[in-house]
Amino acid sequence: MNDLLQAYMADVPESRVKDAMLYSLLAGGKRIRPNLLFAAAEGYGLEKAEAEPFACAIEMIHTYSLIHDDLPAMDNDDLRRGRPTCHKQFDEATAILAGDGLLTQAFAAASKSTNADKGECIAVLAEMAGPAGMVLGQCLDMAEETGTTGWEELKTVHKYKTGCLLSAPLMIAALLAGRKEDVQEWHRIGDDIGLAFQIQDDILDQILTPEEFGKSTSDEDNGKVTSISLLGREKAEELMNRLYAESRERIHSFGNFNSAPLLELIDSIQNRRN
Ligand code: GRG
Repeated sequence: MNDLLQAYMADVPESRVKDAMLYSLLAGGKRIRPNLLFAAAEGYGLEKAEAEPFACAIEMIHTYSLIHDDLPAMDNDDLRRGRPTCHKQFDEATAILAGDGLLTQAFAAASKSTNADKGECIAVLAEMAGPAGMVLGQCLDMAEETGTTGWEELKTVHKYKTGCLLSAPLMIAALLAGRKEDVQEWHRIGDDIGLAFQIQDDILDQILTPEEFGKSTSDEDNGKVTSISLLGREKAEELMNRLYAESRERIHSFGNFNSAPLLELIDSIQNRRN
């Protein structure tokens, strides 16, 4: 994935902001979102190359969101993907620009697609990442931090903040394959995987050290409301397992779709330790 991402960064002129973009983009990460796109595209019988512009675009958007989320004005974290966060390694202004650069470069990458329906794919990407999607989730999350939050409100935060960027690759795979009728079901599946993923993050935050997790683990210390503080560990874990199981069943029931690569990926996500 690093070679591919570098290829989609090749036309960016050398600068401190490019160094910061590459620092965060190539730091690793689980590459879950591009892998969701590759697995769903394979399920539809598409060539991997058809999915590449959007796989890179989604990973760039995800990386920008992590850089901005770690800034002092947001979560103020020091560790990400096992390394100092972008603003710690560079400086705050450069980290803001690196996020801005990755967000815009993502759309440059997506525009390289030759698929007939790339316009609709780009619209989905903008909706899922922007102020009707992930950015809205971040905004709701910041507002919740100042007030009391219940489980329904927290689920809404996760739907937008986490679910949207996990739905986007699945929805885009359907569009690339000319299967518009599948898009809304993929959106719902992405939301459920997002909620399960977030509950899993809450559990890992509690049981792993920052070094093992590769990022700051701070929910409890920061007094953050989480699925565990609201539901209790046992119920949260039960819900996570149910959401993953139901998502598997729904993926399995798509017609004319080879679910095996995606189901394998979901198993590896459910078994992750970081
Ligand atoms: C700043 C607009 C804006 C949005 C920030 C991504 C995000 C939204 C916040 C980061 C904090 C957080 C808990 C987000 C929920 C999504 C999530 C668990 C992100 C981490 O994704 P992973 O585990 O990260 O896939 P890697 O590093 O493996 O790619």
